[in-house]
Amino acid sequence: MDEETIVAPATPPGRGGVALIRLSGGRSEEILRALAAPLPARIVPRRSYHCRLLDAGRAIDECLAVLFRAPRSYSGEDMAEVSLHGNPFLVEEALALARRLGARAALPGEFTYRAFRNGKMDLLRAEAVNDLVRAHSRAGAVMEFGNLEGRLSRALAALRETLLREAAEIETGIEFAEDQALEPDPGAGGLERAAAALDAILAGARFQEALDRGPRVVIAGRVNVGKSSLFNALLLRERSITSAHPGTTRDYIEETLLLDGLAFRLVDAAGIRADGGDDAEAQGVRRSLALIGEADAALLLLDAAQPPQADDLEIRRRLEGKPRLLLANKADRADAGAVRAIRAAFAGEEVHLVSARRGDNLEAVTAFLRGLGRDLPDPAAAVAVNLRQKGLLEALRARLAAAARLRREAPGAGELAAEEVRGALRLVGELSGETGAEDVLQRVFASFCIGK
Ligand SMILES: Nc1nc2c(ncn2[C@@H]2O[C@H](COP(=O)(O)OP(=O)(O)O)[C@@H](O)[C@H]2O)c(=O)[nH]1
Ligand SMILES: [Mg+2]
Repeated sequence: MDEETIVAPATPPGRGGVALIRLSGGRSEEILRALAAPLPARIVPRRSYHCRLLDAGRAIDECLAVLFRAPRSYSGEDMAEVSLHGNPFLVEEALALARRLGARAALPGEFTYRAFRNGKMDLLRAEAVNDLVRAHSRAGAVMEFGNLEGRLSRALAALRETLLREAAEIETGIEFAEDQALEPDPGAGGLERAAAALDAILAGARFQEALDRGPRVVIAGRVNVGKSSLFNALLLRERSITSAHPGTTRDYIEETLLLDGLAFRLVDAAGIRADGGDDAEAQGVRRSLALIGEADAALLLLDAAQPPQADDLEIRRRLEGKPRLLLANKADRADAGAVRAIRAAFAGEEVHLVSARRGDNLEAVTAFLRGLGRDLPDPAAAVAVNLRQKGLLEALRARLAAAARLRREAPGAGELAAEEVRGALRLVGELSGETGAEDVLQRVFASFCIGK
């Protein structure tokens, strides 16, 4: 444990109730003693001591001081933590003092990097620490916590077992084949089971991407039906320009709507009008059609004061197969005949009467969005997968498919199948960080926060 002692704030910069400063390395206790007093001659590890924060021996704040002894600490080294009042000047004073006493400012993720180096966690768990901090939704955070507790690590450990068994079986098969007639090998089942397990993990990756981005919900409809008004009403503020003049929203605007811990990306697009409008508007319409195509779900807005029109039916056609909610807006001045005609034109689908202007029945929309959130898999069951892991998992999946194919279709090609399985095992090692190249590790930890 002769590594340099590092120091960093673990709380974000700025003012707050409390700021936490962390030290890790062999000189943690010595530096802690210079920072905080009084401390007993023999500090009990992991006990919190109420101290005064010292600057050159003079008290400048109160603090709580905790000492951890290797290996029972986050990094696996001796560590110290000082909680002081969250004032940036005091934090800077304490950091400067620690540096004067020989601590070096920690690099991003360096505490976790040391934990990884000291075998406290594999690379998958280390990444989960960062991904948990960075999660964009409650569900995403819950999934990352699963990985922090070793869910992905365990899945890969099981996969490694399967692959080792397969490798051994293939090798025996090769030896056997040298003096015996070849027989079709029935043992490819393990590879296929492993591939299925990987597919399930990769499905979690898609889920996580959807969570990070948030489902994109586009408000689709003809010009002037009240799309921007609905957008604003849902976001509870005036974000989008509304106007009685058709074609006002030429570009599209996207805002985040937080509901039940999930971030929905709500899009207010230009109105769809098959004919008319100037060039900029025509471009806006083209973009709207593209947005409708890409969206995860749509709110199709109709005008309750007008009978359905060809453009309404055309937009509806483009929403085929997509989760959608049909809304007849301007309920406050609805025309009974128009509403009947709308219901007849969209027979088989529920049409909700709403008023964006008055806020009537917007619960129909929030209920629909909540339903979308519920359709996502259970975060407690899905495995979180980040981009680095996804690339390796996909390569691993391809290796398994190749190995399984060779075993099935070319019983004589044991050597080739074995090479694929060995390749797969190398990828498992890269995932867990066991065989990771140093530059890969540096890239992983560089994306961490300072002090983590
Ligand atoms: N009476 C009534 N007017 C509305 C309602 N919602 C929107 N409008 C009006 O309809 C016009 C067009 O609204 P806007 O949101 O700009 O429509 P967009 O072109 O679809 O974005 C504006 O004059 C709005 O004030 C509503 O619920 N009731
Ligand atoms: Mg608009």
